Amino acid sequence: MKNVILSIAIIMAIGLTSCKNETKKETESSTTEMAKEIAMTDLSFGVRGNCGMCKNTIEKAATSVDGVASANWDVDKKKIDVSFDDTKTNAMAIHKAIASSGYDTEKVAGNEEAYKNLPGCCQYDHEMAMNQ
Ligand SMILES: [Cu+2]
Repeated sequence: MKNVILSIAIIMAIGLTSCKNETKKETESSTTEMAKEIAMTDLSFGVRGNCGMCKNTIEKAATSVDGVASANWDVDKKKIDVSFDDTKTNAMAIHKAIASSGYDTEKVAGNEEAYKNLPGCCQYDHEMAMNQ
């Protein structure tokens, strides 16, 4: 009789342990999946510009890139903060998009034609220090 009770207890204990393990595994995998969904890469880099109009143009260029969630250019620091999904785009694509709108970034010089078409007040100095 004792043996029967003991083996039942052992079976129950094994059952509980394996249940716990399974629950733990499920929690871990769902956390990883959730982290993937919301994983955003934050990046800051220098971009030349003068004013609020520049800010609009620069931010519009950055957010036009598929995968960019947000862009905020700082007129005083000459710096942009972007948040993007790195499974959809990459830093260089954002640099290029901003450059094609006429603005210099740390890595890519602004497109000359687009620069010439900027309003006079936006034609920033190409020697301007950025990422201040
Ligand atoms: Cu401007």
